[in-house]
Amino acid sequence: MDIDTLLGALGVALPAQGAHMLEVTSPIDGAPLAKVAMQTEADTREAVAAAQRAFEQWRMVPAPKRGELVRLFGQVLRANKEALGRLITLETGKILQEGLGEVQEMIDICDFAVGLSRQLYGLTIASERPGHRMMETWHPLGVCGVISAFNFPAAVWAWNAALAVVCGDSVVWKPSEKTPLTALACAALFERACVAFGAAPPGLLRVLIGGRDIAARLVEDGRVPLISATGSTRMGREVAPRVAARFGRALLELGGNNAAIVAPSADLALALRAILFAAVGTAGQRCTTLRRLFVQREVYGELVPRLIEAYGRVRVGDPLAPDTLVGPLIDEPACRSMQSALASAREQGGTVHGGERIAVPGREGGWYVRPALVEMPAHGGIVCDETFAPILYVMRYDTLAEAIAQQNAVPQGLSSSIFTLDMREAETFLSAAGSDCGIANVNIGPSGAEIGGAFGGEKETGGGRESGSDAWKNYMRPATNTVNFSTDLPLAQGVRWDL
Ligand code: UN1
Repeated sequence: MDIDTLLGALGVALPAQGAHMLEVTSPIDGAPLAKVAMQTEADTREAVAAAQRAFEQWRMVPAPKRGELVRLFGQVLRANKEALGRLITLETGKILQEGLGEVQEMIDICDFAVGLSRQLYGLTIASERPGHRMMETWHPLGVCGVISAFNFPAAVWAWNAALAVVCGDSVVWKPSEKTPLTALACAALFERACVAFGAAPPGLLRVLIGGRDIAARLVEDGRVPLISATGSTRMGREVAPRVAARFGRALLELGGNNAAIVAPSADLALALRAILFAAVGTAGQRCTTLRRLFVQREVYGELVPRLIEAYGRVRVGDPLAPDTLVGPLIDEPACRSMQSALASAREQGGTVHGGERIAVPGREGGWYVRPALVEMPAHGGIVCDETFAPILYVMRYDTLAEAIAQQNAVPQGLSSSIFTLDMREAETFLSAAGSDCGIANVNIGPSGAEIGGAFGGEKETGGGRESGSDAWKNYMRPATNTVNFSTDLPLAQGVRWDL
């Protein structure tokens, strides 16, 4: 299916020309895919105004009814999974399996949000005063600004949008400039669900295609109580203070520098498979990608040569080809930053296996690389930086305490894993004195989380929690209510104040 047919099937209508057009190319071969119109700062203000009007209506629609819209959106996604998954592959270069997986992740969060639409539970609270009742009620928050990255161009928006919509909010979405087509397709599919629903206010979802100027206007807009931003720590450092300066809420999913520990008792065959998927899957361009591996000295000699051998066999190539496991990097700068990280690793005494650019016949315009495994003499230096590419730094350790300390000794705190069959080690890793990350796993890799759990991490990862668990509370405001059903007026804390 060519791109025009695909976009047509997804309901995306692109203007033939406009004042400011953005050319979208595919990382698969560098070829142009389409041109999309870019929005202006004035468009941003208008979109927020429309979203605010939509919010004022939407907040009064009962939550289970709002869930109905999200249920319909999930149905539309199911019917268009193949097409949207393919578009994601064309625009990001992730393999088709992962493009489809991303759409499944959207469907999953819709299902989760539908259930949640009947479970936006508040509290009843015992009052200290006779004839009084206290409660906590969760109300819709307002316009949610969503800023998303190229690597999960649809799912991360869906985590936010599905929850925001059942919570009674409207959404203004600024996707990555590298993946505007996926965003426009998501918006068109959402619009289909709105039509089927019948009574969704216009402006419930607005998409803004543009650059940092647009994002900056959204971030600074006092009518947007929540900014949910996914991207680099550098981006988060710009967003967070601006949102804080106007007392908005920021929900941040920033960098990760995720580690795994392989203990002596580990099931090495299982660990090998898990490590490979986590380190090279999505060409190392997940925020949860495995980037650091700590292998206990006793099993290093058995595991690491097998890993190096497996790295050599990973099929890199066209992400649409059914047997490909690793597609291209997103663009040339990504390839350059990978090469410069590898050069630094060599300078720091690392032994690099793989990492070179690969020529894929017929796909010369794409930036394909052999994933790199780098044996490092010690933890530190370049290993502590997140390079958004398939580089796995491997180090030896002696004691679990040392491995945990090193895994925690980076600025980021997103995801982590331990491979062990020793219950004491596993529980230590999961304990308060163990991994300092938002996600800590046992005998699976750090990437590929399900939507049911809260997703996010600590330190420079930004502290936000999205998706499952009680992440919905980010999209609502709690109100504490005290009701006096007595004829008296007792004051709290027993204060006497009589006229
Ligand atoms: C991201 O890379 O921004 O856990 C999100 C995972 C996916 C989401 C990744 N479910 O790897």
